[in-house]
Amino acid sequence: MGESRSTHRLRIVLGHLGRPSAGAVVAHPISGGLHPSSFHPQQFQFTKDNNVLSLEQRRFYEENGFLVIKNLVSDADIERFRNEFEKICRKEVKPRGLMVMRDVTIAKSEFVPNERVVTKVQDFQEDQELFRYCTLPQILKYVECFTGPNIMAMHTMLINKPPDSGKKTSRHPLHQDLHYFPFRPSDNIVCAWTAMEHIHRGNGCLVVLPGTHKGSLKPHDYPQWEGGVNIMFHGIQDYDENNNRVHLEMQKGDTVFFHPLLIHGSGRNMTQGFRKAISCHFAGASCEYIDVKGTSQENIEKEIVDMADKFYGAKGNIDLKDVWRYRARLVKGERINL
Ligand SMILES: O=C(O)CCC(=O)C(=O)O
Repeated sequence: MGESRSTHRLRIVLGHLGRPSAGAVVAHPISGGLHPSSFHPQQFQFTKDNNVLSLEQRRFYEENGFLVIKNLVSDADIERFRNEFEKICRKEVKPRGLMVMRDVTIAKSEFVPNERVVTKVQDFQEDQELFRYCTLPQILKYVECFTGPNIMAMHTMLINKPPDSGKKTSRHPLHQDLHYFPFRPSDNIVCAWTAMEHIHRGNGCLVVLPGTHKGSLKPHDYPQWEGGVNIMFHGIQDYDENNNRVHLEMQKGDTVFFHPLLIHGSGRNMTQGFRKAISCHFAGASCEYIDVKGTSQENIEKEIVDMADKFYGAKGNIDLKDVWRYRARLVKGERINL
């Protein structure tokens, strides 16, 4: 596919900037309260017929909106991602387009180039070493169950949740990732999120509200937290407080795949370590961009475009789709719409 004029414009702007047995496949071992009801294959809405997932795994995802595959990414790969992240923090490598974020409580402190001040790097599509994560065959094998065979990597992050300063800013409020995405259909989008170490309630594991992927996209905004909120950490103001919550405690290499409407967040990191996870949002290449004007996503559109303007020095010349087209990379099959 040729690139659009707007993507071309953005490229020009950017051109100036510099435990179980390995591979074991199991659904998340949670039983209480998560009962897959009986589906017939023809009723499946959120998973594709490609013989990768067992019937039990498909039912679990259909019902709950997430699926954990244990021990999917090797220690050796995780070590490589960790090393590259540390190099980025030390400014030894500066991948084009990469955004480096800091916690709101340390953002204004004196700059020290090490991993203790970086809470997240995102948009690492130009960093060969980190982007390998999005091309790992064992990840794509599962991604295809949700996106279909033509796969785009849309959004990449390595999250380095810092020890909480006491202000509870290391929490990530409950949200739906679709709030950030101007493309549809949502059922052809999936997040892969891999624990880079043992992640548990003490260091701020993911918390998910099973079944919420069957609902609609809710309005999001910054929560009114006393200690402040990190940039772009929008949350849902009105979710069902009575909805079951599941804390996803995961071992190093375990990977959760989840639907973009699934309500999720993560807790405080109460340890002294920096809790690491690497993730990518994938979408079927036949998804299409939508206009979010007049919808609940308008607030995030403005924030992303303003930030891109500042970051890329684009002087108001780009829109939300440009930003996404610039980030998006084909990882399997054919690039169709995105
Ligand atoms: O890793 C985390 O703490 C949560 C990440 C997350 O939910 C997100 O970035 O959308």
